[in-house]
Amino acid sequence: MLPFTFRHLARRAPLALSVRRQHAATRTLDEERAWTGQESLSQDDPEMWDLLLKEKDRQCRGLELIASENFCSRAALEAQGSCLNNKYSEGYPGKRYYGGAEVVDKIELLCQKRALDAFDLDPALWGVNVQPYSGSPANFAAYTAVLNPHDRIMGLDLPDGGHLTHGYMSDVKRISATSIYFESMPYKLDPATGLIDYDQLEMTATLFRPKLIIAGTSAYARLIDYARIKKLCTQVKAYLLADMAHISGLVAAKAIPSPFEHSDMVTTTTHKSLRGARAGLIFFRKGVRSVDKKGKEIAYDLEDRVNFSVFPSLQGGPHNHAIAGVAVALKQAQSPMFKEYIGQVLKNSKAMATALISKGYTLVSGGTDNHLVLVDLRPKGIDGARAERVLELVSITANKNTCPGDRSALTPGGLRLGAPALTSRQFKESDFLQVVELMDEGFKIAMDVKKKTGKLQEFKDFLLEDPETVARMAELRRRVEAFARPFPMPGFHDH
Ligand code: DSN
Repeated sequence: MLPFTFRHLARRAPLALSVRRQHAATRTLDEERAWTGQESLSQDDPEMWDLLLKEKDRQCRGLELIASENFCSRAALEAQGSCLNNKYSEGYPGKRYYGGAEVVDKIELLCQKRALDAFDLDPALWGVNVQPYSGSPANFAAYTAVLNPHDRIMGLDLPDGGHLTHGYMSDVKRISATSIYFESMPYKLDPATGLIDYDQLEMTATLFRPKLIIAGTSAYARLIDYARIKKLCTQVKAYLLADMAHISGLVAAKAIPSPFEHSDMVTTTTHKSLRGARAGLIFFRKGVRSVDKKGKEIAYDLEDRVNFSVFPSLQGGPHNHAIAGVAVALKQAQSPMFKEYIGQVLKNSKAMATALISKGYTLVSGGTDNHLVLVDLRPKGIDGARAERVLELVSITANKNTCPGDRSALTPGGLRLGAPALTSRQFKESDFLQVVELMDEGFKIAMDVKKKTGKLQEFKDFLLEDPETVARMAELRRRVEAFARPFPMPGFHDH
């Protein structure tokens, strides 16, 4: 005999069919498709479709130099834009608060395995939570896992290349929740070298005695000395959290030193140099943390703390579609092709740095060891905001950034330029030389207009109103777009 539910359904099925036939008779085919949710985006919402096509076109005809951006693969985007969007699964694999999670359990476990494999981590010594929605929530969850309100943290200051979530507060206001809920003390760059001032960090940490030190950057072109920060953490009994969001692709490809050897926790986004769907990850150590004076081993307790912090403390249902997109990218990140890609990112970044220096530009720290360069435009008499705006109008996208000593975040002296996105479009070193030529022309427009204008708004208005400048920019933009468009673009061909 059929179970009750099956009998119940079997009895109702003919009725459901006849209801559908009845409705279909009164609806057009398009209405019927829309009603059943099977209409394509272009048919269902032409206004949104048009905007999507415009954004795709912008990405294809422009030169994307924002250091944190990349072009995700079609495969990862397909996973992200899938039926996985529909599933709630609060909890963790095997321990969910919703039924129907047998497939998403497998997806989450696969993503965890690939995350550990991509960074060569032994599952006996490391675990990973793949549920954070992105980098900022991942960081806050990692902090919440090990800190109580008002515990002390130290991170690289935002104006010196740190990230907002590393504890940023201004002179007058606590800005990031990290500084609202925890007591934050920044460390800085040495303004003379543009490198992290480790001596100052050690001196301040010895006095401040933080419970957590963050080793991570958002606009820093050099490598981090994790061993030195770990030594300090051991001395002051602090956790070391490495935020490798910008460089996780470089770490996965083993192109730069890994933070894992020295860290207690490692956080990352998945869509920057790692080139995946947008999300965040928290890696945490397992096994022995320390041995006490009597020789007794003290185990890490981070697994439960991190998992509890992500859910239920801070997040609800995991974004299963994002987790699947990340898993696809983590498989790609283990391929020889990805290693080759990252090798090219580093060559392109160096080529860009060398070309800028040869044109007389100043780079913070004098060069690069990673995927980005930070140009200090102050010696050229302009700032990052003016340069960013001119470049934007000629289809080159970059972002203004503070340099050591800058006071204003709105008109900072620097411009941050990254190689990952254009390298995904198969740009080589010679192409980056061309990119620098085009950028240099943009900077010269900014310098000329700066001499004729006052405040930033006047500068911006002049760019749009002065006929000679408008024509000069239109001509440069035409050349930028003619150069950029033929390069291949990952993802879907039309959107
Ligand atoms: N917004 C990212 C960046 O540009 O570095 C970090 O979250």
